[in-house]
Amino acid sequence: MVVLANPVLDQISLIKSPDPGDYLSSIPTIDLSSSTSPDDIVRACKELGFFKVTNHGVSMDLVEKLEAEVVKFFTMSQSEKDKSGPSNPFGYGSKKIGMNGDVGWLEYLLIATSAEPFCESSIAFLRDPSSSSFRSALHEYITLMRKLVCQVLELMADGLQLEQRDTISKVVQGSECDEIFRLNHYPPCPLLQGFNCGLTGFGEHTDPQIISVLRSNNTSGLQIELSDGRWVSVPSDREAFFINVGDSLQVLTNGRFRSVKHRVVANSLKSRVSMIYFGGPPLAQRIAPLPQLMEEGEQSLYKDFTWGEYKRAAYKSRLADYRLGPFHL
Ligand code: GA4
Repeated sequence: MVVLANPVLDQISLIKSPDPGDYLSSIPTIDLSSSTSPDDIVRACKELGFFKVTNHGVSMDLVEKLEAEVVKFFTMSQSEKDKSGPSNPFGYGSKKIGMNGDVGWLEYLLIATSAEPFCESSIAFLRDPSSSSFRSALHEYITLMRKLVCQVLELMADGLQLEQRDTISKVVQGSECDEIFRLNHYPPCPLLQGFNCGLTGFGEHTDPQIISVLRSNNTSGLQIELSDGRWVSVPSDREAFFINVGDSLQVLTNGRFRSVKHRVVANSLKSRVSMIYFGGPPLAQRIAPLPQLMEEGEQSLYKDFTWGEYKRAAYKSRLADYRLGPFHL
């Protein structure tokens, strides 16, 4: 067992570093500029619950502008950042994830982006007059994420041979939707240098929502669990967006799509910055298998529930819990 004599690290668990062969060499890649077959998206959602999109049309200038603003935020003094915390769940948080005792080697800013204008946010930093460039980059980025999510969910609908292309996308559109944006900063952890292990940045979990879109800088750290239970590292790609299937989409597809378990391991030398958009439905939205998808005689695998009910249960759970468990029939 590795013992690192540092009280700060005491509570955060270590993860054995993957062998070089455990890097996922071929992440399913969906090129949005070409006519990638919607079957490829469906295959990726069934096998992994994870893929990346390239040629997505989101300007790298905007992504970099927002990232620079985010880095500026995390570079502020601890007392300045603390004015926007503690995260409950929204706002600035450090090491504590959620409200049930999970911890990780990161700091973050969690924002409910459906609640615009940001200058009236409950998060002090967003209200601050000096944050106007952050707010405008955030607004632009979120607007593009909504479009991207819509495009990707329409391709999924095509691949599933749903007659109405908007069958899934309409569930995460409109001002009632429960949309979250997460900015994560994983500082380097030099104490780990020389050990064949990493420190948990963000512990293993699935995302409760429909879909998540992640963009990170060039520091790796994201790992996903394959269906055989093996964990593999995902090479970073700062120009692409990584898409996760969330629990709610697993239910809408009656288990055809897999809500992918993932985690982040902190790096000993480089800091990782990621920005994740979570597309969730309105609180009153019923989450149940799409009738158009069900084959003759097929039964729902899940009890009926609304997104609000699921979300409430999720926020009472620990990160690694199998949150869909209590909703199985
Ligand atoms: C995982 C996905 C999103 O990051 C998040 C997380 C949320 C939080 O950080 O407050 C949760 C986690 C996430 C699922 C279980 C609960 C709630 C932490 C936690 C222990 C913002 C979300 O919506 O669910």
